[in-house]
Amino acid sequence: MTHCILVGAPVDEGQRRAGCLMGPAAFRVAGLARTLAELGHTVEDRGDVAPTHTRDQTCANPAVHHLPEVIAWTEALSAAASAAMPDGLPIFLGGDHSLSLGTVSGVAAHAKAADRPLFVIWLDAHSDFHSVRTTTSGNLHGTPMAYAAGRAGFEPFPPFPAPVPGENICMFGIRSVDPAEHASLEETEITVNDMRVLDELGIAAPLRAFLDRVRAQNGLLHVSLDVDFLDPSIAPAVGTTVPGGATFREAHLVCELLHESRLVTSLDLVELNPFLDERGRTAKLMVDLVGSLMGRKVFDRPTRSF
Ligand code: NNH
Ligand code: MN
Ligand code: MN
Ligand code: MN
Repeated sequence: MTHCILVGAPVDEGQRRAGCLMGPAAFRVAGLARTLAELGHTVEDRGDVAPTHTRDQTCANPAVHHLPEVIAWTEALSAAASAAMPDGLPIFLGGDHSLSLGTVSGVAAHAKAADRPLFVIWLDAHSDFHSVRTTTSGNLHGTPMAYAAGRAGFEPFPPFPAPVPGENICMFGIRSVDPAEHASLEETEITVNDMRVLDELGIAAPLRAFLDRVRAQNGLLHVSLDVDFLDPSIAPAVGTTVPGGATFREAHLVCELLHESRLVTSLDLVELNPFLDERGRTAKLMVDLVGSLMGRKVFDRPTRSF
């Protein structure tokens, strides 16, 4: 039994397709709390975070938009995340992926205080490894992984509390990486399991290898699930669809393995744009995936003792 803490993060300013701000409501309507309760967990909904103030902030990159708003979200969500961590397993309901600038900050601050290493699993079509300087779209949802890894180029933002070492970061589902992100990633030890790796090896072996490392170091594990990790044919409600994503079963298998590992300590659900959904099917799929991540299965079978 886990105490699950729902934290709404209706962030829309990290990209240009309005609608992600409806995400938290859609997750609630799709039955997230009920799903968790049916699995035997306790659920506390802390409502939606709201940033209190924005300060004038500028940067040298003219493409960047909504910088003051995204910084204000980062500060508010970082505080909400570090406050939730000692109380249970926070599930952050996005909101576009720029919310992870804040959630991973707060989780990293908590990990530092607890003197435990933080690990991050990034389930996404994109590597989100731009800095404020390198982004050409100017959409700050393309930056949070680089911020958490302590990369340069985030001067307007608060300094990241305890940068996550590259060896502690593992990406899955990657199939769209911009040239500047590619160059920057090559300087790191981050494991980039792009779709080619999943095609050849499947998702279980690389995931288990990473989870073994988290366990060996008694780490905290933050999982960031971007809707576009999934193939657009099963998850249409996202502004940045990229063909060739994870299948229904690959996605559930990831979540089932994450559950069996018992290692996950915080979770982001990001980029759901309910305005683009088809009768709530993407929201419901995301809720079902959380169900798998939190213990729903057809049969108990001794697959592999973690
Ligand atoms: N790399 C592109 C950019 O920075 C796309 C990022 N879009 C996402 N990331 N949806 O997950 O604009
Ligand atoms: Mn605006
Ligand atoms: Mn993303
Ligand atoms: Mn993405």
